[in-house]
Amino acid sequence: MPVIHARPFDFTFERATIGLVVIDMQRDFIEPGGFGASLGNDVSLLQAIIPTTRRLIQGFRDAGLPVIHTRECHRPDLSDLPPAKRDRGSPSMRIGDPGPMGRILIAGEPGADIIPELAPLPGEYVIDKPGKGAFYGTDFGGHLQRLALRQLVFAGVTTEVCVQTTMREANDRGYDGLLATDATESYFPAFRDAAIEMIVAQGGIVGWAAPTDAILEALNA
Ligand code: C5J
Repeated sequence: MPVIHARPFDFTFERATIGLVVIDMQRDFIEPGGFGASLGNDVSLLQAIIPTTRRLIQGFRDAGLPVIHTRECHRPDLSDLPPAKRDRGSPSMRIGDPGPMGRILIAGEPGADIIPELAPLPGEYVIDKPGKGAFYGTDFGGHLQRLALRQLVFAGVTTEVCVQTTMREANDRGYDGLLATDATESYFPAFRDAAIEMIVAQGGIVGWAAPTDAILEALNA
């Protein structure tokens, strides 16, 4: 079976059961004037991973393997907005408020869209998720089952919030998850580094981690 050279040890996969999950590479998080920037974050940190993430996505597409995208967003009436997300954050700009790219993190608004550089291809599955994890309140689990996936490579933002939450949810459901360490980022680089260490700690308690080159090398082998 093919392997990706990873931490804490080699990640074994089958071509028939591996897929890529790209978490929340949305304009509201990555572009100036969006939700992330409104919270006072430096979005240029997240912009820096766009080329690597694009290369990773292209590698999966070229290998004929599934690419799944997620978007963190909510219904216009906010009926799916959990209180933790409604009541916390910046008092000056909350989810649902009008922003420079439409209402913040609302489905269908320009800011909730995936950045054009990483736009999904027709036929690629896009999960709109109301939580931080991709399983909560979505058909993500059903889609993974229909595709018969068992190993998931993760990329996207932010490492310690939506990416890590989804990896933990996947791990509890029996999926083997590997994080692409240079295709994920946080507004707080120390949190990205800590999240990666948490994932691989104790013999891979949440999963594996490897750089994009190592992942693509294994896919192309
Ligand atoms: C956050 C995310 N950080 N996609 N969302 O609020 O990680």
